[in-house]
Amino acid sequence: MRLHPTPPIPAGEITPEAVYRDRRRLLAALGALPALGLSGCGEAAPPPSRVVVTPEQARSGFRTSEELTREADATSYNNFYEFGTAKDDPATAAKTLRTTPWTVAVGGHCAKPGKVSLEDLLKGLPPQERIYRMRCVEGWSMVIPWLGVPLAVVLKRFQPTSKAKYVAFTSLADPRQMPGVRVPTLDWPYREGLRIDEAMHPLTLLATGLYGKPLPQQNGAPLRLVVPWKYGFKGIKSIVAITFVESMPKTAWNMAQPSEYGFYSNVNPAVDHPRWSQKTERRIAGSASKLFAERIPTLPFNGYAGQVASLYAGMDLKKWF
Ligand SMILES: Nc1nc2c(c(=O)[nH]1)N[C@H]1C(S)=C(S)[C@@H](COP(=O)(O)O)O[C@H]1N2
Ligand SMILES: [Mo]
Repeated sequence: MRLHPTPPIPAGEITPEAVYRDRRRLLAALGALPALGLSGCGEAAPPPSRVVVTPEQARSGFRTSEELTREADATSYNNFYEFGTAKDDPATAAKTLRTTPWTVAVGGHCAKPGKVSLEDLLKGLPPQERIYRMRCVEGWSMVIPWLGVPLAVVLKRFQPTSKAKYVAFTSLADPRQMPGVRVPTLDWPYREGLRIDEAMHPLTLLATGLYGKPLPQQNGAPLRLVVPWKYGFKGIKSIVAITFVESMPKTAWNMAQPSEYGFYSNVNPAVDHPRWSQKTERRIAGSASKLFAERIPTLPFNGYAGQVASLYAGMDLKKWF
């Protein structure tokens, strides 16, 4: 199994990697390892809830009056492993990523599959601004003004069929442009997925910009997913394929560490990451930047429970983490 690089969590918050690895080895020797395999993959999930989210409910999540993260922080403190694993790697290494022309292949269980240019994909859809709280699984959070279009509006153009139970997303993986892809930190290409009702939820955004400008490469230009009630790694960057599928798709972090990263990845302070607590977060906003930010409590569904909790009615969120 591939071990992912130790995330830059302040010392004292996490079990040191070596200790963790030893514990895994010990558990494996004792034959207890399968018990850690809490992965949501490979098992059928309960059916999506039929509870309807009203437009008013959804709209209440479109803005927040919380202090914004500075643009300079949002565009220089990034996770984009295709360009390296350090937070400041993408801002420099991704500058050369070519984002025009850009094509997205949309296929799978839909009546109108096709390979379309980014312009055609978004034709007639003016970008909307959404100010969302973003929570990274590593324990930091930001408040970002995104520009984008609801994913649902784009997906409906391809007429998904009743077999489309999930949507799978794939990032570009071009070793000529992305130095990180030459290193097996993850099983490339980066992959993500959503259940169809999550994909169709009005909060789910296909982002094309931030702070009123086009997306910089390091933030996932020209097209990335934003799902504000889930951990940041669900927000797959530089998307080249969207596929309607019948069973739960593979996702990059779940493949790398199934005991640590489940398919759902809903922000949940009641479910600790195996190596650290998820009860609080460092809010990087205003003048509080990076490691020196204030620690605040993490809210269920990242504060979007009013909009999305009904999607998971009846599901054990400790099992489906
Ligand atoms: N293709 C790809 N998408 C990705 C990642 C990545 O490494 N590769 N990192 C994820 C993680 S862990 C986070 S927290 C967010 C960070 O997005 P930001 O840099 O715009 O804040 O992107 C997500 N999307
Ligand atoms: Mo993240």
